[in-house]
Amino acid sequence: MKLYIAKTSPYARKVLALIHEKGASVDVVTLDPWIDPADLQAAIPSGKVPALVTDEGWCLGESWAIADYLDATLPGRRLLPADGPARWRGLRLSALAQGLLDAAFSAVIEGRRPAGERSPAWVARQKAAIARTLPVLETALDDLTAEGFGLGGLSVACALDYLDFRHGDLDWRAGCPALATWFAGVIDRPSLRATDPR
Ligand SMILES: N[C@@H](CCC(=O)N[C@@H](CS)C(=O)NCC(=O)O)C(=O)O
Repeated sequence: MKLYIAKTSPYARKVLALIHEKGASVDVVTLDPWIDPADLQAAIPSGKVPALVTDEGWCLGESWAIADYLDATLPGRRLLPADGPARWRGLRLSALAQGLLDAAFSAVIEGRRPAGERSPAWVARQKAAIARTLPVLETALDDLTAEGFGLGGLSVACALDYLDFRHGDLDWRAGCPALATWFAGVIDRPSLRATDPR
């Protein structure tokens, strides 16, 4: 099994933190997807990380799908139950976190375009999505706590830490005191410290 990652990819971080939480290990290849590495593009047509080549030789993309696959196939505690209401709660949190991360990441990438190609309207649209998602997470504290730091909580923590890393001016804690307290209680977990991109 081979996992392609980039050092600062928040999507790859989710997968790495999940592997760490399970106490498992996977062969990792670190590269920069933005310089079009031939081996990555041969493995996965999107050319994005994370990407997993399984022992059977097929390739899986998308952080949430890779996390689900590794959770089910690696030894260690399950972070997303195989079925039932707890799975749907975990998936809901994971999807909320993915939406938050997509918006935050897209705004960052837009800011890296050449000056004349940047769209302030696009960045504003992503920031509006962030602003809509945070209060929803603030009201999801019961689910986050009940989950016991499963894939949902792990994904939310990685997305919030990405806000701190790349959107430090956002002050997301101001409107989300309960979420901020929850985050402060999980961010020092070894899995998150070991995968901190800074
Ligand atoms: N939806 C994907 C997003 C993955 C993604 O956008 N990865 C970025 C790095 S953080 C990438 O590889 N970008 C290269 C490109 O877009 O060409 C996931 O959840 O894994």
